[in-house]
Amino acid sequence: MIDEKLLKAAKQAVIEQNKEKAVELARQLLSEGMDGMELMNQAFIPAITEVGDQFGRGLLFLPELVQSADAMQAVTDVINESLPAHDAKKDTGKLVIATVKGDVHDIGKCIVVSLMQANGFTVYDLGRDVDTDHIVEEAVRLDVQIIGTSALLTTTMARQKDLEDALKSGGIRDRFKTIVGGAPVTARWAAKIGADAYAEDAQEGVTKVKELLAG
Ligand code: B12
Repeated sequence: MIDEKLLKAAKQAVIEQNKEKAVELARQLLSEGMDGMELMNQAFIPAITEVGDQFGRGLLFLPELVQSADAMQAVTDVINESLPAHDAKKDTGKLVIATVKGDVHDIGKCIVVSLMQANGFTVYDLGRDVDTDHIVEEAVRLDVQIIGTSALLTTTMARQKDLEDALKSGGIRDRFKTIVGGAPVTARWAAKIGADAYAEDAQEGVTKVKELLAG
């Protein structure tokens, strides 16, 4: 039985920018047997989303957003450590993943990377604020099947289209499958720019990557 009170307190700790408390509660819930992704989805993602909403409505300001993001990053690290390590025997595919140029949001991308690794994929995490050209170069050099990009700003979503264009103009579009994600990104956007897949969250990302590799 998961302690609902603890779960609520964990969510509240991120909202209240209390990193130590958030980490402590995350550890406690994990040690009580809660699944890491469940904890993420039930407490911490709703917490940071609420913070983002309040920021968007001018109810709190950048320093507070930064503090909450710091707490979120810390609990993400704790949860990522709890996920099973990469299983080479299950190795089923190779991906590069990056947050696009001009965008420093990487909490979601790091969750995606961890869950992909836990599912046996080899993931090369290129980091955040990554040039389109660098993403293409690394995809070629590392000979991956899939390129995943994350964009959290409406302005940086355009870099996902740049990637499609760069692959086409390089004559290598057919060599890779592409998957896009990030809060403002939609299936419609993916279709519009010609990406091969869209995923709303990390779990769906794993499913989509499996489909892309199979097809
Ligand atoms: C945390 C945060 C920050 C942190 C980021 C810290 C970090 N290391 O990531 C900091 C404080 C640095 C920050 C900065 C800024 N931010 Co900010 N931020 C957020 C916030 C609150 C949460 C984002 C987050 O981590 N969510 C939790 C994760 C788990 O969710 P996620 O990223 O969506 O990822 C999930 C899925 O989308 C999916 N996914 C994501 N990527 C990928 C990739 C693939 C391949 C796949 C398959 C799936 C996938 O899976 C993930 C896990 O389930 C959002 C609000 C929001 N609701 O998104 C605003 C938000 C994105 N930020 C915003 C803004 C405006 C900014 C700033 C411009 C503020 C400023 N004035 O400086 C700067 C931009 C800096 C820059 N150039 O990038 C706006 C964007 C508005 C817009 N229309 O574009 C938002 C929406 C807040 C708001 N309501 O106004 N921010």
